[in-house]
Amino acid sequence: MKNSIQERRFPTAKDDYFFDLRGYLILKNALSKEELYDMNAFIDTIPETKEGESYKGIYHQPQHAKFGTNYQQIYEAPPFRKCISHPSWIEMAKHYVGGKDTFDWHHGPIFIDENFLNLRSEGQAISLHSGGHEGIMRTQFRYYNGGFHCGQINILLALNNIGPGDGATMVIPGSHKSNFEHPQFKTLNYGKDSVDVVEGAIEVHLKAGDALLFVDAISHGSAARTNSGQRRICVFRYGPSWGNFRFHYRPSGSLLEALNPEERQIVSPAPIKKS
Ligand SMILES: O=C(O)CCC(=O)C(=O)O
Repeated sequence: MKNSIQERRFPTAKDDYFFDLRGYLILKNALSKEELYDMNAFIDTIPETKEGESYKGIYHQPQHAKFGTNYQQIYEAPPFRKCISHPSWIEMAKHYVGGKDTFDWHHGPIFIDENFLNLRSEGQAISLHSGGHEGIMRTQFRYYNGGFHCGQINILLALNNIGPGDGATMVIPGSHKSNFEHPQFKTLNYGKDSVDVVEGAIEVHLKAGDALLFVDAISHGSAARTNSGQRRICVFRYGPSWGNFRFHYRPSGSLLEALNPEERQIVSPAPIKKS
């Protein structure tokens, strides 16, 4: 049977309009049922780990307890490898990072500077961060000379359903273009407050397998989870090929060997040649 969701998805004029306007898009059914099943089956095998410990090439990242548990380098786990260059979003990510046929593509079209699995339980959340008012290069939103030039396009994948009470990602639509800091920003305690309390922020509800594509310049974070159980997401951050890794984690030799040339270039655009 033909699996239509695995065809390469290219951005449409409607995508461009709403991405420009709001700073994010929801890509329905980005993952197939089989992909979702395999990813969740892998997650179910992860043992209790402490911060700094690794399991099959993924790393339990030290971070605020409130943010939940992050496993960095989730693309090392075979069910997540396809996410590197997944047909449901790779052309979208390239289009919004932009720079086709320019100096920005010197090492290839695009680069993943961070990828992780996040598991969050009742009471956990991530605080509001980013916004157009910051104006920084790495997260920037820009449309110029007939193309997008975004510093970081995130693909956040829902690995289970995320509805009311589940600690949904929250965004302030349009804030990627904001010239002003949200007035509540200064009163919020980073690492403590969730985004539920921020005027203008909306919850993005997703079904398992949907992807949220957003420019990192948008003000975002998450609601506090009030339901029991666990929210499961993973995030792949794409930027220009000249970027660098966000943290000290690097793709392993065995991963690089297992990837096809397109995927390898996305995780390691300018490998150092041994002389
Ligand atoms: O956990 C979330 O829902 C938001 C993720 C986030 O803040 C980020 O990717 O920077």
